[in-house]
Amino acid sequence: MMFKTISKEQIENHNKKNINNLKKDYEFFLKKTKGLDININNIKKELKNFSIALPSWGLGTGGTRFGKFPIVGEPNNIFEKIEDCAVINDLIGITNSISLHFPWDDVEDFKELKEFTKSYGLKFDAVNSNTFEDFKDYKHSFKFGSLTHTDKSIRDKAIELNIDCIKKGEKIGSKALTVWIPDGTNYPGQQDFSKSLDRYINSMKKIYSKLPSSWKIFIEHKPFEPAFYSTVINDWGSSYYCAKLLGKKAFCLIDLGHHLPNTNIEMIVSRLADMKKLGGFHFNDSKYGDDDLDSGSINPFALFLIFNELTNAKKNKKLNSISYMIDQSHNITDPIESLIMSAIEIQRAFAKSLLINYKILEKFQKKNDAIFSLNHLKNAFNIDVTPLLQMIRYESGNVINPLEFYRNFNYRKKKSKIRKKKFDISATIL
Ligand code: PSV
Ligand code: MN
Repeated sequence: MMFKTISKEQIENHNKKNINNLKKDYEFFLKKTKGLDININNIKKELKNFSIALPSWGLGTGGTRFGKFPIVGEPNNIFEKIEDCAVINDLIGITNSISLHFPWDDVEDFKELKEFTKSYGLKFDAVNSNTFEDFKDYKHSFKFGSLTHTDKSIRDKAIELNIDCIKKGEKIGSKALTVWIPDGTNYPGQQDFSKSLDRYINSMKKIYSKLPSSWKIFIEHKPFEPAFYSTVINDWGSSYYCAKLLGKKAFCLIDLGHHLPNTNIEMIVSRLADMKKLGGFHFNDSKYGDDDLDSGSINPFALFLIFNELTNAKKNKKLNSISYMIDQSHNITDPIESLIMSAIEIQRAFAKSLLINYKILEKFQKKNDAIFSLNHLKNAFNIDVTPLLQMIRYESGNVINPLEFYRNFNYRKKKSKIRKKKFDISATIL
């Protein structure tokens, strides 16, 4: 672990103040879980190996089409965003990688970026391509689509941008490309559904052919927005179909917000795991649609049910290695606080799923005992794993109470003295 912004001593001082309480809470947690027939050391090991990538685009304050409210000390570029990621990881220890988005995160010198990131003990996860905006130097517009556009020269531009992402990713040690396209329509009849899917597959084949052998490509589906009548890769079925056609390096990525309300996402997880095509996640939460709310803030039980499927699939040896990433927009909070809380909520859901005894659950399922099956899941879900997560942080040299530490650390205030101000008015500090 490398501590650059927060010193080891500061962490130790915080932990000294909190360890006695934690020991009591942890004892209680052990007592509560005694009868569960679980191996706590194995669970700790699994949790210590678990990591979630931070989205570079989630580090600045987000906004909606109605506006944006900046905070002081916000990062202005990818280097400053990486400093912020390091603060998060120093505190919680489960977010040692960053997912970049191009061309948003373009730099002149990728070697410098890689070294800089490494010096903070961080690395890069999947890179993401942006074909949902036009940039100044573009001669072609993505207004009516990118990889599926009717005009070949525009498709070629989108293909080129994705291949460019792979090249940049290679320079920084990334091993995957996530492709999400905004392509779709706003009017019935605007596009031939079948032909646009064909165009997508042909474009993706060209990108796939440039994928290094150790790389994966993730297909991210989304049923609406910015296209509101239809999208080309609208659901997991289309995503699976394309991943299957492309080949063994292609997988499906589930962004939790990319489903119609009340979709049973955990079931999609199970299906894709069975089909060996589950590649990764973009975690967030939502109430209505793709709201990009903080992970676990709306429906922690649904998040737990997703991890229940993952843990069960892993036990049954049906799971490939999965890329866990966060993709959410922090419009009214300090993104660092949101990301700390979100990563812990994801880890919490995972930890609770590790408390499920699948042999017992199976017995209830075989007897068609609906209530005791649910009760078994609920028992795991209702156990407070906070002391377990705190103990893991403590043992790994991270912080027992990260949000409290961060508030007292006055990071934004410190940074506001060094970082260029983006706005003069209405910039707040929490
Ligand atoms: C699209 O809504 C998305 O979920 C994709 O992952 C994009 O890369 C990201 O959000 C951009 O904000
Ligand atoms: Mn996403």
